[in-house]
Amino acid sequence: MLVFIMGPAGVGKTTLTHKLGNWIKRNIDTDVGFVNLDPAVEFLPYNADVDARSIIDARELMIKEKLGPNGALLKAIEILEKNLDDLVIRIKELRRNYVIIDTPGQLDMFIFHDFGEKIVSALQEYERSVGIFLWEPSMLISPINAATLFLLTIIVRFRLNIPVVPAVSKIDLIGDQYRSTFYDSLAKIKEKLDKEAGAVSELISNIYTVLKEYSIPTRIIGVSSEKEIGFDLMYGLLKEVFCVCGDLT
Ligand SMILES: Nc1nc2c(ncn2[C@@H]2O[C@H](COP(=O)(O)OP(=O)(O)O)[C@@H](O)[C@H]2O)c(=O)[nH]1
Ligand SMILES: [Mg+2]
Repeated sequence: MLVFIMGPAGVGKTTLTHKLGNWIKRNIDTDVGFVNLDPAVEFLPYNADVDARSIIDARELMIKEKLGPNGALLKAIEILEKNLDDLVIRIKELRRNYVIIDTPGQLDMFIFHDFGEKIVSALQEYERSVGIFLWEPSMLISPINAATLFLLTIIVRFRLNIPVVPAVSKIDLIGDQYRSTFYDSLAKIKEKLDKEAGAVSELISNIYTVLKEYSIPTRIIGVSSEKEIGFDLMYGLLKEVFCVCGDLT
């Protein structure tokens, strides 16, 4: 199984790649590969079996071509796209039961650039692929934000054409009192929005039907890479995505 870890910059993708990969190795007793697709990352906590920086390093581009960080990243992604076949072959040759794939810091570079779509499409032809879409805990404290997370998860799924499950990172940073106020399922969000006045609430409440129809019926899992919380739930969910077990809530 290929597991793409996605989400905005700083959300904890690289840390989760490392910790979840090691957790699977230890607890499931299976072989795990690590792939880094971020050409701009400076430090990796895991040993990347395939590393995009061996094709192009965005930091070197900044110096060589006198580019700013965004320009260098964009150029690096374009170079990776040109070397897609090479990258895909290297990942295929890993032949591990699980391969955890860390994606570029900037979410848009992966989701809205052709590179993301092309590499996912090439890889999923040969191996079951799933995405984990990570979000900061603050997103789930408001029902509108939580609905936005579900919407974005659907957009990512349609862009990449693989199942994508939403998850919240860094839950060790928030107290239990906040955790219980999380909107972790669509039904709970809908219930709350129906009681709230305002154009945005009404809009999101109306598109609930779409959300319900197209979302994988899952609840949002909270994880902490720091404290290794929620990894068993996340692993279970990854497995269930591919079985016909019905509702995952
Ligand atoms: N408290 C806490 N911090 C975390 C956790 N996961 C990542 N971080 C921190 O968040 C920052 C960004 O993490 P990183 O994995 O580089 O994010 P990325 O840009 O999404 O790859 C780092 O300082 C990490 O130490 C977590 O589970 N708990
Ligand atoms: Mg990273």
